[in-house]
Amino acid sequence: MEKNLIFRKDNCIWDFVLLNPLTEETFLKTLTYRYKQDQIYTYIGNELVSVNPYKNLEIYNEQYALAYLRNAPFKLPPHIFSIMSTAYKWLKDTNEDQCIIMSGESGSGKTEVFKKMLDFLSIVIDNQYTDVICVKHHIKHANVILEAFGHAETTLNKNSSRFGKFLDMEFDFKGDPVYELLINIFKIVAVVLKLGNISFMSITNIDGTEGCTVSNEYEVYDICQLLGINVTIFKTVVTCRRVYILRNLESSFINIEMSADEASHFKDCLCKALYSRLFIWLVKTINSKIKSEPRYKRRHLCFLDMFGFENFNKNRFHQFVINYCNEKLFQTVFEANFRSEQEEYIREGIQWTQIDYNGNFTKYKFNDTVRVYEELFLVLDRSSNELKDSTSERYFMQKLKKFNLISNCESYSDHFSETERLNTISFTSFSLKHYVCNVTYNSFDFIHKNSDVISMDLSTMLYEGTHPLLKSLFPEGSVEMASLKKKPSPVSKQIKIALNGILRNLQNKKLHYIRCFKPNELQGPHILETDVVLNQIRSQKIIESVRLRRNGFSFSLPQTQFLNRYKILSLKTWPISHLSVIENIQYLLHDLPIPAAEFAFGTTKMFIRSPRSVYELEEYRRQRLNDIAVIIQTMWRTFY
Ligand code: AD9
Ligand code: MG
Repeated sequence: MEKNLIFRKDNCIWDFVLLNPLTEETFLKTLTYRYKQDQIYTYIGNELVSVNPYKNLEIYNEQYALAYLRNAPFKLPPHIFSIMSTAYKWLKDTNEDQCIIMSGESGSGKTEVFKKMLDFLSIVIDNQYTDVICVKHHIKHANVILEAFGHAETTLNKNSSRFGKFLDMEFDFKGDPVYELLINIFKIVAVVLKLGNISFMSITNIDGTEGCTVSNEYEVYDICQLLGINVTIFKTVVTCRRVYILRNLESSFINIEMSADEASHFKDCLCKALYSRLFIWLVKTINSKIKSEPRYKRRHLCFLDMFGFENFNKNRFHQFVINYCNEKLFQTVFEANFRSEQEEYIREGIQWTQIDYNGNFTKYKFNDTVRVYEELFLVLDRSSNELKDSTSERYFMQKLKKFNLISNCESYSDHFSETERLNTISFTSFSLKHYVCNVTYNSFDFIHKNSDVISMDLSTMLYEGTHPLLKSLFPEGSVEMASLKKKPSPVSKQIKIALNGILRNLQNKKLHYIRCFKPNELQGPHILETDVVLNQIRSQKIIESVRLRRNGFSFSLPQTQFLNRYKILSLKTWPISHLSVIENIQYLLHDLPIPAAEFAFGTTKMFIRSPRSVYELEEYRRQRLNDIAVIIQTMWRTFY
């Protein structure tokens, strides 16, 4: 153990793989026992389970980071730094890109893990280059800005991520990230806040028509000054709708006054458009600033921190989209890996008893839920296109109802059910069966939220403002740029494209999983609510995962690669030309201080059972390389 560091006495297992017997009960008991001793991390083989402590633990400082960097993971208690250190070392030592995936419900601690991982990197990355020091600060600052703009308080989490984060860091061969970053843009935020203060009051015009006016004009002056736009135009745009009319073969525009409610809704659209476009601009700017020139042989270390699954009393479009991402991520990453790992054992001729991933959830099938979602998105996009007035929500629900009736297959009715309200009281809600639980969504604002369309008058007004950012945020407001006047893609489409891009990016990367757990609904320390945790154990398929890790292998490599990588650990001269690769490996295994039972020969690959054996092999290899380097240096000094 590292000197000067006090690791708490830990007389409980570090790895759930060692649980005997393996049941939900023993899992929960061990997790609770460890949690009460502030041992919030436990391994499942090479994965990590993390329970949110809801209090600060003194286990993330520089000493801890360096201890985990310098020691093999199994020598110190389980920790996120150990996962991070492993990924970082693999990045340096192999050609494989690495990705750390945090999963778990809202409030389970994913973003905190992400931030602590960044802390680890900023401690261990070589400090001798000034560029690298700048980069560390830039990454941290970028994260602070994104959090400030993209997090909000919800009933599930006081600092809930409202955006998914996929950080892809490129490293050169020295293990240093190659980034640069610029920041800044608070006037627009001030405008969004001030817009929130604006209220409208109804008026009756001389001709008897209804209209409205802004009640707090001083806010309008501030907003117009901040954005550099004309006050009269602003007041007209937010209180009137411009309508195109054709009379006596002549076309013209007329202004129709909005009611106070309509104007207020319109103002909300303006707030949303300003904020969301500013956020997208911010992300794009940060991305472009930290992007390095593509160069051969740079390695990637990625982090995926999504918004967690949400189920409130009222669930809106936001929850619908968040839960889709979780559903798809879970299906694609966890379920697919679970399946493909078992398929690989069978393909490679390893003796294997199939583990049923559906376990307790025989009625639940991931593919079906994602498929239902994709159908729903189609219905939603079509409804948004076909109707744009206040009847569109009703139209959407009618389509859903029809969709439910015509989608007469069992899996659909399992996953998609109308609530009583849909049939009787209102046309505004429906339920979906998710991997965590059933969620009822209120479809009231779905159409509106899905189509990010703002009126042409608004874009033109904003485009013509003098604030330097407005032109890039609202390019469709330019008279010349007619091509940009096409409608933006619906949110559902943007989400699908972004998510598929991330999932594609995960392919060919070594994935490291951190399964985050929320201990209680109260968001406080020292409480572990059995029901709350049990539900997560079930929805995250934890017992099945432990079973897979226990019976399966933590690492595999094609046989030739295995031989080439580890032959340095034997004193023989390689290759022994008359022998096959398998025979060579058998010779090699004799020389290794690791039990032969830890290895299995597939038809084309070598499998290593426990993570500990992999780490030991890697440690031996690192030591051997160091010894060789010392010998070469000594010889060099002696002869020259
Ligand atoms: V969401 O899906 O974005 O809504 P997260 O990201 O899973 O959610 P988050 O990381 O934001 O949860 O954690 C919620 C809160 O728990 C944090 O604001 C901290 O107050 C608290 N937390 C989480 N992890 C830790 C920790 N390791 N140490 C101390 C923690 N507090
Ligand atoms: Mg978060």
